[in-house]
Amino acid sequence: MDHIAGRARTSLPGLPGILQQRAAGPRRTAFRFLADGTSDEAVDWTYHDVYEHAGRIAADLLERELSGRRVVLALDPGLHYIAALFGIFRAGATAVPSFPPTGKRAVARFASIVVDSTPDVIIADRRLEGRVAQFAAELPDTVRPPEWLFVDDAYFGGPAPATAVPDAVSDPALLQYTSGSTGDPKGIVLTHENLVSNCRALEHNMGYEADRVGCTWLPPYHDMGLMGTIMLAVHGGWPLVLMSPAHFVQQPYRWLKAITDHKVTISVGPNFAFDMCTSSITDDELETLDLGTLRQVFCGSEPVSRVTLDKFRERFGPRGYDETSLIPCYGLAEATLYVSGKPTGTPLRTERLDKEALENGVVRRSEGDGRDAEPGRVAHVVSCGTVADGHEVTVVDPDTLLPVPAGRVGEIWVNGPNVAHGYLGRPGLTAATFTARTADGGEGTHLRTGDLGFLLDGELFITGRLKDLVVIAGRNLYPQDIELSVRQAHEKVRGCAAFSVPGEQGEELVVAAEYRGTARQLAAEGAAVLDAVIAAVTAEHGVRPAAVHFGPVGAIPMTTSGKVRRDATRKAYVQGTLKKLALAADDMPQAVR
Ligand code: 649
Repeated sequence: MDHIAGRARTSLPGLPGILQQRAAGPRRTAFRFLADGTSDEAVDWTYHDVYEHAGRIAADLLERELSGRRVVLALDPGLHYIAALFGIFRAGATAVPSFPPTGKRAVARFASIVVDSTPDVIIADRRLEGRVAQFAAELPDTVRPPEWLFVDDAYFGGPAPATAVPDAVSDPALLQYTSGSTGDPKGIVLTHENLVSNCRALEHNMGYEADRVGCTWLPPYHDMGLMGTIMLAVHGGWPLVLMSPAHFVQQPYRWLKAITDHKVTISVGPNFAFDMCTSSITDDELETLDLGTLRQVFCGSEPVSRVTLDKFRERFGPRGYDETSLIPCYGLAEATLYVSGKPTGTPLRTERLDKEALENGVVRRSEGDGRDAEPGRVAHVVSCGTVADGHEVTVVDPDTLLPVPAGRVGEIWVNGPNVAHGYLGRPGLTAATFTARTADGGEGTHLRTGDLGFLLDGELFITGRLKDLVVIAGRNLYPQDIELSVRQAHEKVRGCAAFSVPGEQGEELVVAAEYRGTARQLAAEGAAVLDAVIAAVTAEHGVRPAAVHFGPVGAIPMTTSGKVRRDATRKAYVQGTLKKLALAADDMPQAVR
């Protein structure tokens, strides 16, 4: 950690100190965990409980002299996870948030995190004790096997010896793995200063509210669940209702019911969560909901779709949901979390832009009132609000590295105290990503986000990702727009990825789609689905897909936070390993491969 040694210490307390202060105050609920996803099995912990339980972990780690070392958190989402996190902080160690290594995919990803982060200890649930030998056998010989610390209710019930609370805010606190590929794990080094700065930037956006209550089902091993909800709640001193991501995914209704039951004022979810609620909540369930207490609902982590928000408002407006509370926001783990968001209390802003101009990197408002405009001519881009307090966004041409003029699309570069210190053990990549400089000799260094967007009237709009851009015949197509058209083209299409492959006449567009049905059903109605997909893409984007690949649900590789992995999909497609629904050769028309 040479690159951060010697930085000036600030006088701000870090999160361990803030938790200690709250624990010393009156006994108030810090976390309410809905163990079965409903209010029937709610377990409350006060700040004092969290502090005491964290002390137990800290004592164990200190006994092993793990201050300054790395500790992997492999617990299920829940209260123990939070106790262990603050325990690691209290021991002065660096937390590596992860998940239990159960299931083939999770084991592979977990192993890659362990290999890259070389922890001394892994904290896991005692129920995993019997399975650890098997996991250890999967690690390469070059890795020193970490020790395991198994915990359960009885463990936390034991005495917690008093240990000091560290206050070195410029020390590394956390190693955040991005949810990218398993083969290339990148651990982002975050200091306690980063964590506190992120909370302060978000609080600046949120303002103060006396009766704030939060609710989250987001995974605690991702930036949005960890830095965005758990840490923010401790920093701000308001209670947080939690449930596991699995309970939400099984039944999205549980999220909105928890908001109703606990009079929640602030919550958060990626765009897909809003879609899941709209499409899965029944009329009977709807009757039981009251969303009138919500004053802030953050929506970020993937493109925010105007269509999704409209449908959500139509369905839940009658149950008290007020769209003014919706906060489209943008961020990334390399900037701890938060980069921009709609200022609290302001209306949602969507720009209707000329799509063709946008494909050429030019921001131009679309003519007409929109009702009669052809679908393919207009891009509806939702504003992700103003840039976080104390931060700066520069939009840069990724080729010339010059800031773009106003009204142009470019790569989003960020600078400010939320920006992390780099990737563990990757000096080259760290320098290229975290200390970029513009070619005009402009001051300071920036984080290159790899995201494309533009600034308009001081607001940030995200249009796509640099490396996912599909460039066909000189046009820049945004894959997420094409994917939206594909998903809306036919009800049987679920996940989908759009990318390009080299063809005889340059790059060609390929659409890979998950079909909700059997191979036999696809054989029967495939031509209709295919026609619908091709017609939608051609009409809305002016490009005819050269191939449409149909696979079963689950065929398209996703990150653990639910983002489409276009590059991995493209690779699998090219190598012929992308799962497909088996079809007799003459069942389907030519364009289907
Ligand atoms: C993005 C995280 C943005 C992410 C969230 C503020 C209870 C309830 C609520 C609460 C507190 C308690 O995806 C998060 C800010 C939450 C406040 C909650 O308050 N990180 S990532 O590293 O996994 O991925 C980053 C990438 O995701 C894409 C970009 O490609 C980015 O590089 N992304 C977006 N793409 C399009 N539009 C957006 N708005 C995007 N945001 C992230």
